[in-house]
Amino acid sequence: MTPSCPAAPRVARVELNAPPVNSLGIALRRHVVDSIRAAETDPDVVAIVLIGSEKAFSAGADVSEFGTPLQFEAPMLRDAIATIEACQKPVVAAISGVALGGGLELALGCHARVALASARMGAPEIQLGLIPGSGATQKLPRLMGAERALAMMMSGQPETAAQLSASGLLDRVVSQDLWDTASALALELAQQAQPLPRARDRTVDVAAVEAAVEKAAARLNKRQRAQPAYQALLDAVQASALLFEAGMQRERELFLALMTSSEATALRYQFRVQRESAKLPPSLSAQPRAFDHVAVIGAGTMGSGIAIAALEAGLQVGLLEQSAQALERGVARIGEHFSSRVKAGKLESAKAEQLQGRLHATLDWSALSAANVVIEAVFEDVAVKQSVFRLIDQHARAGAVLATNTSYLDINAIAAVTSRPQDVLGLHFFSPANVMKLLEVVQGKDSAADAIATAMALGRQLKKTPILCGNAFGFIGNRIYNAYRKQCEFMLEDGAWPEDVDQALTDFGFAMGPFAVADLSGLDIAWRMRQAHAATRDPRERYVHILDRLCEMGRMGRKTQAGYYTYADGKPSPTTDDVVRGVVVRAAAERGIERSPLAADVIQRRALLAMVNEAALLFSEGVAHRAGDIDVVLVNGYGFPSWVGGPVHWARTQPRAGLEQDLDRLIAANGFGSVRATPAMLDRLLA
Ligand code: T1G
Repeated sequence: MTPSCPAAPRVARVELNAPPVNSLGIALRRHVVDSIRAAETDPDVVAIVLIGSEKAFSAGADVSEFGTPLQFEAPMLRDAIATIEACQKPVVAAISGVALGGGLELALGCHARVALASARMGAPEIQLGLIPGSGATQKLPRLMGAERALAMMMSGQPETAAQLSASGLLDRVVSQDLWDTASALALELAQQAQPLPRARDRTVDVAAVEAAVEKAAARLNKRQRAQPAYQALLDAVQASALLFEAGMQRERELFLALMTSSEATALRYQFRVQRESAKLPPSLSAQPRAFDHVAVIGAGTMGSGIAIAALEAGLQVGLLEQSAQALERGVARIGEHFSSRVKAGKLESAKAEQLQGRLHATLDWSALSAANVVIEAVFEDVAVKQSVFRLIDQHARAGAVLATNTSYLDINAIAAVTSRPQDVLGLHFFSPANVMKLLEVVQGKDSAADAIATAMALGRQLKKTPILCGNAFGFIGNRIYNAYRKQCEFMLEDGAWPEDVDQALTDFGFAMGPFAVADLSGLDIAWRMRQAHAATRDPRERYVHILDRLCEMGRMGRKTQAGYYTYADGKPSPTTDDVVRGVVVRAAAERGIERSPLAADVIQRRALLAMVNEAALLFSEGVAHRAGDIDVVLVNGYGFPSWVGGPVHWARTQPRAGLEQDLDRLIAANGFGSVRATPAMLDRLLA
């Protein structure tokens, strides 16, 4: 007999390879199960490493399978995880990029987890109106403790492996050599006595589970209570105190009940339309122009917010002002932002310095020539903006994209004063510009396709949701918001108090009611705009004078401690005072209206119908390219509840005949000048 040389123990490499993000559709689930089984029966293999791509270990369940039979086609994710857990050879997850939702659960099924420090892990299911459905609600409390586990699943936000290194979730966190570390650990486990370690076998601290669930239940806010997934998550984590299989069963039931809920359907729709909105229609497909340097003109609140967003996106930023004082104030505001981030532990001070090192504050117009994108953020007045654009035209380099940050103005009127209208477009940022996700990209009549593509690319780089809009008064968002706000004002004359309207709409899920919003942004802004339009307003139109009267009394909102509400220490009074009520009652009397109280559901429906009507009108005019874009705007910029999907999605859930009837009634009551969207327009919007 010739002595046989034993083969070196081999670690099988099972790759997840379903670009772009290894979502766990049926094909990838089959691949995992088949590869694990093959490795388990391969006599040369002693251990297995499951590894993804640089971008993603796995982004979780394939959302595009939801609602189709494929989602439930075997092997389901649970089966794949059970295959790993039953495997006689150790399976180690090697995590780079993201491990989200079902991707995290796949890793939790492995016997150990190794991650690159930069990898991001989390349970985003709650943002889809769901809870984790393949074991995370049971295993995370066992690994991390219930409190930390709940925090992760309630927020839905990913955390980096570096942040999670001491949480109990990960066995090793490395800055490089992911494969080597994972395969070494797999070999180590193969040499240890069985049974292999598994998250499911860990004991659970029952008292800690109960305490964490109780604490989290007490902290649920109004928006969370409105969405059934939050309570379901608490129930599932509560069930982790049971035997493992019983807890898994409970998780399953809760998950399946949520899957068909209206909230999850709406949130899935938002997931889809948000991603669609990033894509330009074929008529505008063009390569973006290269950009690395943005010049912002105007260092006020808006301009500095835009500058912060651009600095945080790693761009060079020029900041231009007319006076040294205004420039200094802007620079100070930007500095304060970064130092507060550092103080809060959200940014390292070296990084903050590096980012701010790219800020070039100047009073010199010739500095504009360094920028590939110029964003004007001066006073909202067309003549002022035109004079700024004449100067931009003189100083900006050829081919630079020239953007005006405006909420209402006509882009064409601004482009017309330049020698290069093809480079001009609108960028409507929302305040605070470094926080708010929404960005309306406004296409003027001459805007070139590649200028638009550049603006969309810039929006994405700024981590915003850029939405392409046509050049019409108020674009998408403010046009709909105006119709909504106007309807809410009509309701005051008809019989509601401001707090009734605000309460009904926050109960519906809006982040704030329209009158609280008006107080916050300052009534004088709306007042000025109304004065500017007074000359062209038809006297037969229904026009509510309440806001004007309040402004005449010096009640400008929060900044004067009084508007619709009064304010003490920044907190609004729970109800409006007699002064406001007197103004409301007089306004109704002048119009000959006998006020009578409005029920919350009536208020909600009137507000929603006003939005839907305006959405159908603007969609028919081509102001929005897709109906879904309207919902992305309202949810991301105006506090519309994401779990209702948006006004268009809402309208699709309503019986059509009732919708038409109520619209007839609404528009009739609005009176002269109010335009009703035709049934054909609604057909197109709701298709
Ligand atoms: N399923 C299907 N497609 C997905 C996907 C997913 N989970 N995630 C991303 N995509 C597509 C996306 O539509 C886009 O496609 C492309 O990938 C790039 O995405 C059982 C119930 C991973 C951080 O919620 O957070 O697991 O438009 O443009 O900015 O408990 O996508 O190119 O055709 O967003 O680099 C939980 C959601 C599912 C993850 C990448 N998972 N995704 O961001 O690119 S529920 C999520 C993300 C679940 C289990 C359950 C991000 C990303 P296209 P992108 P990105």
